[in-house]
Amino acid sequence: MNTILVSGFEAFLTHQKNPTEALVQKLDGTEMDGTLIKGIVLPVSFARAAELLIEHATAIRPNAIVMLGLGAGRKQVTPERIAINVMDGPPDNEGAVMTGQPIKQDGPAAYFSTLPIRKIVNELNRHGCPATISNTAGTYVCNDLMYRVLDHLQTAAVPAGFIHVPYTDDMVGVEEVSLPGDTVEKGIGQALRVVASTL
Ligand code: PCA
Repeated sequence: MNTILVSGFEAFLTHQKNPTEALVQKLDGTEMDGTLIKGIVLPVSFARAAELLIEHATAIRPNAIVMLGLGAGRKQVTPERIAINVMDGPPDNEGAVMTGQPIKQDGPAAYFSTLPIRKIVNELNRHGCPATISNTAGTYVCNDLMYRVLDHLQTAAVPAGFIHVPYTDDMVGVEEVSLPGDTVEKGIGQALRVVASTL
């Protein structure tokens, strides 16, 4: 049976929760169209997030990797097109502050997602989940994770990429409301089915 490894992140900065944490916990161990979904929640840490995911992937040898994170302020589900070789932004959850350093000395400037991002966006829109391709994953831990995982997978035939999700409505009063939680949940389920169908 094919396996898709799905990652989410814990809460970070001023966000009291990260909708990808519960989503990934819910998806872990489920089956989708004959594909097993395995979930892992990662720390918002430049030093540890990618390392943990790569360790986990080495152990379970998934057929594809779909990384999820909160895109604070975004209004749609956004599969990322590209990860760039730079770290910058506010402190991570371990207090590390990056100020423009490369992720990998002499590494390529960028990696493109190897997920079928156009197909995913079309499928989500068809099912009424607002989605669009994003051309920047930012320069924080999500971009770092996507870059390092794609760098690690270079020669492996394992499609991988990152999808940012907006705030969900259970964060009402805490965060700007964007999409109902079940719309995001269904949307990510559809995205995983699209990926599963290409394996
Ligand atoms: N979003 C942040 C890091 C963790 C998360 O869920 C980002 O976009 O970099």
